[in-house]
Amino acid sequence: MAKCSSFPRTKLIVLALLVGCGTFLAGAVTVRATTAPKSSQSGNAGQITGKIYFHGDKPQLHPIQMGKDSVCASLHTGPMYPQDGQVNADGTLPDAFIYIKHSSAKLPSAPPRTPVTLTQKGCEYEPHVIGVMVGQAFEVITLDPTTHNIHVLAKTNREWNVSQQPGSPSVVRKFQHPEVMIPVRCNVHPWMKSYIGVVDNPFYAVTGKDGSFSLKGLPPGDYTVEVWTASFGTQERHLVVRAGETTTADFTFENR
Ligand SMILES: [Cu+2]
Repeated sequence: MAKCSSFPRTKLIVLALLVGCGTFLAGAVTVRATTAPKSSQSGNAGQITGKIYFHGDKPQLHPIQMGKDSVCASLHTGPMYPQDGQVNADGTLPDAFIYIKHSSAKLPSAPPRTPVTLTQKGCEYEPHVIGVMVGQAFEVITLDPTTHNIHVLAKTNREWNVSQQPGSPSVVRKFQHPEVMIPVRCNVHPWMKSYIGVVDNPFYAVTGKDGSFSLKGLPPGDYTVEVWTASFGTQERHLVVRAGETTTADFTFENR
């Protein structure tokens, strides 16, 4: 639920049950119309919605060799595949990070009081891609019966690297500067990969199993939206948000 951190937890749970937590910030109902009724927006706010598509041959992903740590291998009954390079069954992309790169409007910058949480489970990171605001608590927890190493390879922010043993308390840090994206690696398990998008406003999203996203509650203005993917590059686009309207923006990526 960390990706939806700006929303009340109870609402998030309901939304997640209804539609799956695949689109954020505001919960996930994909609006395909180019203009939404004004009554659906609060005040003058508009929104940007869309889908992230993949075109071409899907990457061939090979099973992860978890045998380096027999504990990790024992946590799975079937083959595990890398999270980078995944394409959804419907041809959309999961784990794309969508955020506002530039805006003519002044956007809120106060971080939520609730942390976002990165979980180590089954010797993988969950979620694979996570967003957090500057100054918001970023929490890393482990549910695994083996030792992990959390190596946050920041460049604009300070790099850090800590080990976490089974049952250890969570590690909580904050980021001081926007940075998209910060890779996270485990020095014990080389297949473990996650990415942190640190942003200075709450309008970001991570796609799920239907590739859709929604940035709601945007002040009217000119925006530059960037879509980041781990395997297929990034794209950015200039978009205009008008009061009470929905701007639709789909993006298509190809295998590089
Ligand atoms: Cu690990």
